[in-house]
Amino acid sequence: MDIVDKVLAGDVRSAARVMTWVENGMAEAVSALKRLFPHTGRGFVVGVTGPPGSGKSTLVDRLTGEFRRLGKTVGIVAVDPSSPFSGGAILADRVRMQRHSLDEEIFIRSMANRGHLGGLSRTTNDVVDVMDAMGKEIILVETVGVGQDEIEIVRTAHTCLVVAVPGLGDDIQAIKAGIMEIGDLFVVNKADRDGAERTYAEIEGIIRQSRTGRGWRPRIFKTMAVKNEGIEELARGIQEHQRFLEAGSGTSRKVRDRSEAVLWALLEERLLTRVRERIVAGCAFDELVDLIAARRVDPYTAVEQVLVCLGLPPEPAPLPRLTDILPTD
Ligand SMILES: Nc1nc2c(ncn2[C@@H]2O[C@H](COP(=O)(O)OP(=O)(O)O)[C@@H](O)[C@H]2O)c(=O)[nH]1
Ligand SMILES: [Mg+2]
Repeated sequence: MDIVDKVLAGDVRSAARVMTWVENGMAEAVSALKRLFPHTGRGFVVGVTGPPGSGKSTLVDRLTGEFRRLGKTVGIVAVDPSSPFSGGAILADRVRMQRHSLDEEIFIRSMANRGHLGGLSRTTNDVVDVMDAMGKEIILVETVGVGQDEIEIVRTAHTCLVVAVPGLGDDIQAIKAGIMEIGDLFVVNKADRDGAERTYAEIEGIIRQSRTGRGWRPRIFKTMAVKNEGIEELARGIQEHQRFLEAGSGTSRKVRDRSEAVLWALLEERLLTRVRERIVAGCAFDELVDLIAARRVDPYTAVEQVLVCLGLPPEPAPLPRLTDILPTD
C-alpha cells in the first residue's frame, strides 16, 4: 500500500503527512491530491466562523461529540492559531486531539494561518479534500471571520455557521460585513450571558432585511457550548440544512461553486507564479518599475507592455474549448 491507498483506508499518519505536503506546497501533494480527488465529494463540509473568543472551538468540540453520538465520523480543520485544539500555530504540523484523543473516527488538523503558498483557502480546501477522501462524513472547518481567505473558506462549505455572542453590538456590525449574508445557520453562543435575546433579535432583523431567498430561511440557535446546551438542536439544524440541500439543487450548486472557486484559485496561483518567474528572468521588470517611479511611464501602459511581453496581446487568437483538450474519464 502506498501513501494514497493508506489515506483512502483512513490511516491518520498518512493523511497527516499529505496535509503537511499540502501546507508546504510540495510537489508530492499535487500527485497525491490528483489521485485522492476521485474519492472526494462524499463528506459534508460545515464552515464555522465568527469573532475570536465567541466559542467556535468549544462548539466544534461539542458538535463533534454530538455527531459521534449519531454514529458519524468527523474531521476537524481549525484555521485559527489560538485554537485550543492545537495550543498554537507551532503545533500546526502535528495531529493533536484533546477530549476526543482516543476516538479513531475523529481527525483534527490545525493549520497555521500564515505562510501558505497559494493562499490559505486553497490549502484549507486541499486539507478538507484529504479528510473527505479518508471517509470523514462530517468535516467541520473553524475559521475566524475576518479576511477574504477566511470568508472564502466558509463560502465554499456546504453549510455556513456564523457564531455570535451577546453584549457586543459592534460585533454584529463587524461580522455583518461579508459574513452575515453567507450564513445558513446562526448561533448565539454564551446564551448564559446578558443580552442573548437582544443579539438574537438583531440577527433576526438582519436576516429579514438582507435575504434575497434561495428557498432556505436561515435559522438562529442559542447555545451554551461550555455546558453542552443547545448542541443537539444545532446538530439537527445542520442536518436539516444538509437535507434541504440534497432535496433540491442546493448540493450540486454548492459543489459547482466550490469547483469554480478552486479552479480560479489554482489558476491565479499558477499564473502568478509563472508570470513572476518569467518576468524576473527576462523582462527588465526592475527598469520598468524605475520608469514608473520616475513618472516616465504610467502603470497602465506598463502592465499592457508586460502582458505583451508575456505573449498575451490585447486581442489574442480565440481559445479552444478547454474540455476538448483536457483528458477526462
Ligand atoms: N460563558 C460561556 N463561555 C463560553 C461558552 N462557550 C465557550 N465559552 C468560553 O469562551 C472562551 C473562548 O472559547 P473558544 O471556543 O476558544 O472560542 P473561539 O476563539 O471562537 O474558538 C473559552 O474560555 C470558552 O470556555 C458559553 O456558552 N458560555
Ligand atoms: Mg478557536
